[in-house]
Amino acid sequence: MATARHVGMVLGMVAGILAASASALAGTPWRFIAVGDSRGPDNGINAPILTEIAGRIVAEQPELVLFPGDLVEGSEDTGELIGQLTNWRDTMQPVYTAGIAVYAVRGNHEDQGSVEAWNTVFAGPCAMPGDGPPDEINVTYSLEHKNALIAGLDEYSGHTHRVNQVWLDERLAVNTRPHVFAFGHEPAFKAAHEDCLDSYPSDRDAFWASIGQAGGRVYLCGHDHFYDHARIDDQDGNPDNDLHQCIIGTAGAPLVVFDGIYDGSNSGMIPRQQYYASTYGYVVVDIDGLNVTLTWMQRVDVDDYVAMETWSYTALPGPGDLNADGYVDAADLGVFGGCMAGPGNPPPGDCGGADLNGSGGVDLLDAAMLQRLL
Ligand SMILES: [Ca+2]
Ligand SMILES: [Ca+2]
Ligand SMILES: [Ca+2]
Repeated sequence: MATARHVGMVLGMVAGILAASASALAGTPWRFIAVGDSRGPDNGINAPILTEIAGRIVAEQPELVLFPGDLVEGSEDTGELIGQLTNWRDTMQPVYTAGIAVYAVRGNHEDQGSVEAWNTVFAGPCAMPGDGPPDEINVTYSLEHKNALIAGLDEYSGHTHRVNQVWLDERLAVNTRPHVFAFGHEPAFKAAHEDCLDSYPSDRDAFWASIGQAGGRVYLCGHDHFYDHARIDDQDGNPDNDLHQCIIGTAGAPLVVFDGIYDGSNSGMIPRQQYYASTYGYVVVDIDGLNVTLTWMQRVDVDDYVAMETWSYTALPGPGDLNADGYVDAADLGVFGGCMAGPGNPPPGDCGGADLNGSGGVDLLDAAMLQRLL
């Protein structure tokens, strides 16, 4: 019968064998870009600006793009809306061709028309992930990319100004990734547009809390045609646990001005503006282990974009990330091997995280859970 010491030794050997191949991949920093609201007069889009931004996206070499709605002007005529969305997709073709995944959600302008138009254009290789609620397939969805969970949220589909919270809660409950990024069209806290998620404050509060409890620190949205980054102060005295709202409605829709006064229903929270610009641009999100850096790239001239705001945060390690480097891999298996004290024995000093099932000991049941997280 194998003793805990023997199992620990075996795990250590396995970790050593895996380390050479896994470590090179596991810690690789990666990047995505977020930008929305490209509607305009050129068959539904602002062709010059969206063309510029598509080129910039390719140059920035992200692994994926999040586009929170109002891709096009919209139309109640399904054929016309298909034409506009096809024009958007064609303008973004350099991004697709570069192998960069494009994830979009609907805005109120797409919601003017039929979801059939959306599903016609975003099909096949351009389809969104198909894991959404049964009646929101292709418009609400999630994906796991490296050490992040990303949730794209339709804020229409019979629940205008709200997300499908039941589905989101179920999805977040089974998440093991340390990073959570949620994106949808409408701001959660009102900036310029009166219509946003604060039309239903208690639903908005539940949404906001669910992101925070899952380890998310930022909600990416559009709707207002400017860049506005706000820290949503929950007034507990600790700014480092506040979620941030990034409005990035800056892909070509007509620019508007915001007075910086967040006078919506804020449920006792205080949006504190970090940076604002009524210009076009996009946000680059860099993930390196548990560290996230967001950079606002502001358009200062024709095809000339400059980093004007950079901010960072550090996420909490997810389950099984015993060395807190943002990944669950062979290195964690090695740490685990040294923590196996067996059933009923308290784990050694820094081994609390190895007790994955919270039983008070570190044993084979925890090893099985760790294996599933690898
Ligand atoms: Ca706080
Ligand atoms: Ca780790
Ligand atoms: Ca245990």
